[in-house]
Amino acid sequence: MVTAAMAADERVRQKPARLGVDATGLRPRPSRWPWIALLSAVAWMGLGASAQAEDGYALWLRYQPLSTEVGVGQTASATQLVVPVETPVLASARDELLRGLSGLLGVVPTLSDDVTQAGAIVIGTPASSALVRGFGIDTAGLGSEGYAIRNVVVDGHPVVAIVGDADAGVLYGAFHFLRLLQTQQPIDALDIREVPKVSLRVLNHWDDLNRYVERGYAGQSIWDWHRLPGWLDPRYTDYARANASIGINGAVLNNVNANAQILTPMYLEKVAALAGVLRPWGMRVYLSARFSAPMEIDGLETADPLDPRVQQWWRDKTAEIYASIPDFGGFLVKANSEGQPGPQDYGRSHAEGANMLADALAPHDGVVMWRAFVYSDEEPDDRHKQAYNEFVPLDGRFRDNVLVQVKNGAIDFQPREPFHPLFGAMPATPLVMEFQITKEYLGFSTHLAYLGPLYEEVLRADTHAVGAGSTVAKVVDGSLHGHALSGIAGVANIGSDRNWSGSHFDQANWFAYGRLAWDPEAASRDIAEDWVRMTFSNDPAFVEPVVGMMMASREAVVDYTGALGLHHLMGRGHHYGPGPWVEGGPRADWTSVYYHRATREGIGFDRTTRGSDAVSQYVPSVAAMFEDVERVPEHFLLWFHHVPWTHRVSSGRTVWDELVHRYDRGVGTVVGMQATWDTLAPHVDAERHRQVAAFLAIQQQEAEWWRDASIAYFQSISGLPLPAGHVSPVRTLEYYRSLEFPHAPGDTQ
Ligand code: BDP
Repeated sequence: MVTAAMAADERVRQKPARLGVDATGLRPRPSRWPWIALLSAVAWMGLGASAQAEDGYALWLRYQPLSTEVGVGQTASATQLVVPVETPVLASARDELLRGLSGLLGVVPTLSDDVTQAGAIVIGTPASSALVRGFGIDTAGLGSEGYAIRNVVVDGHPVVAIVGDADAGVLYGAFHFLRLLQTQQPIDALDIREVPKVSLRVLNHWDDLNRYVERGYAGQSIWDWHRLPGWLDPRYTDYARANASIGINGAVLNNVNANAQILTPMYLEKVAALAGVLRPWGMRVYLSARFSAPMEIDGLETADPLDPRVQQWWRDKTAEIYASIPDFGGFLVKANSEGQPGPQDYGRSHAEGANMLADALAPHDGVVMWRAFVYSDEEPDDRHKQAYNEFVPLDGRFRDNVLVQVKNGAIDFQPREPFHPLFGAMPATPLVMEFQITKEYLGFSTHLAYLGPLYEEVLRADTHAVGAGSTVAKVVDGSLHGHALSGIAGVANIGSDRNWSGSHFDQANWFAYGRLAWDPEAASRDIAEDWVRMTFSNDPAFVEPVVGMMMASREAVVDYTGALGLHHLMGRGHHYGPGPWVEGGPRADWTSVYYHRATREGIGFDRTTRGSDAVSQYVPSVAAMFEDVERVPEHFLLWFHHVPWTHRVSSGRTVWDELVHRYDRGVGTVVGMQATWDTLAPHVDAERHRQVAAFLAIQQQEAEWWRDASIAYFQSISGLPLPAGHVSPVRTLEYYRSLEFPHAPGDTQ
């Protein structure tokens, strides 16, 4: 008997792969356009990209006509999109391909259930399509989200096959294919096979129910709770599309400083409505759960996790959620941290608290993401050490569906921190990496600071937990300790601003987070290049300088806010601008002086064995490196050591002179970015060019403010003269100290 698959098999011939990198470091643009031949379609839309005003709403999914960029007119002819069956997720893939191809090529592809012409694009899974089965692509290892993209020949027609073992894989493959077109990569010899390395790739929205976003700099929350569920803002769909395009598959909708009301029936109905919008784009919703919710919602006398009534309350609540959201992801919990309620209020451990929720979620396949961002109200010990001390003894005591969520560093999302010592130290527990995408400590939304290098630096750090090569990435993706369940979380920088992130360049941080969540070993430079090509232009005269700006930008922020391992020097509360003088108040570890420890003699936090001994939380070989003032990476010198101002660093300068040098260098990088950007006006629409230029001017002023205020302050402590050639701060220290910003955005409410 000839099966459909066998018949299809005979019609299909596969082609080999060919991709590479050229010497400039930018990926090659083919001098000819093989994809034009393949798709046999490109229309001339007339307008040059730079002539069109753009507001940033379209993000990196602009799908502008390729011809306008390359300036070549082509004869238009329709291409074909073959979608064998329609499921909600495949319909999303189809719609996105229709949208993308129409925009990029200037013609609307025809939809078909079979290949009848060259240049067709076939999407689907072997289970749902005989045509796809016939391609003979091994989909078994692709899992529920992986995909393969290949050139195959059907009845003599060259076609592109985008195949997954499940619908979500096809969706991700469709976006990958569109990205290839958007970035002008060759598509005539495709042999792509991608499987995400991390299973839960989520955004954490720190959004309150009144639409205030904690540490948000992009307007109000995008969740219009009051009008939900009746009004489903089309923005929700575009949000889901953007996330799917970079592989993000979940969103925690509400702030970790949670309001229990999100768990009431009225709000759960709204949450279910949002889940319905996100689902066809492969996304699940999660909620931050307030540990005391049983008391606040239903008047229970206690939230003790060992109390049977409390356990029953959570079982009932969880069942109620799953009744309307069958694919609900689970709970994120901030407990016994910064005033939040938690199991320790009842003398119970974090494991007992997490397990109680895990037991309620387990029958529904939900997970608990339990945050390790805890530090005691009373304990005077170095804050750096507290999460480790609290959680390492609990390793092995969490249920299988609990993940412990750990910030990238031990303090709090500073411009640079060493990797958190918990990574590698809890082998029996899956650890979620928590990055911050919103730039609480890196200049809010106005400073251009591409965070890809920050994420990459942490992910590539070697914990040495099971010997050399035990990178943080391997802890996070579960491979180091053999966990099938793995996760990564990014604190979102998304709001109701038209351009989503508050600035055009902050969109790149959302993009980079998603791409690194999919593959924590990816290179941030490549990701930046994709983003620039998709968001602005493929012209190398634009791409090269802008990628260069982005790659240098985070280091500039480190330089002008305090280099060599200085940290936590920002203004109190709102965290806007410099505040190295901050002292006093409710707790020492919310001040700057606690962290920099500057005296007349020296500066830095001694975390060696002679000091707070935080170094001993790292494995011995790493600890020995951090302990040794000669071997500690220079960018962590003052993180781990208190040294005299006269201590010499690798440049031969003293610490004092080097700090001043780096403050200047940081400002200089910003001035350089401005000069570069000014030359790029011909490549960018005027609307976006103007805003970026204005924001760079703000950044320059604020970088100078950081530099001058910091130097004025540290000089008042060190009493040392400024190195030759350095200009004194323009204002007095008293002036900088007197500045107040009672309405700075994003402060805790
Ligand atoms: C800090 C923020 C604070 C958050 C806290 C957290 O300043 O607003 O609530 O982290 O992560 O970065 O819980």
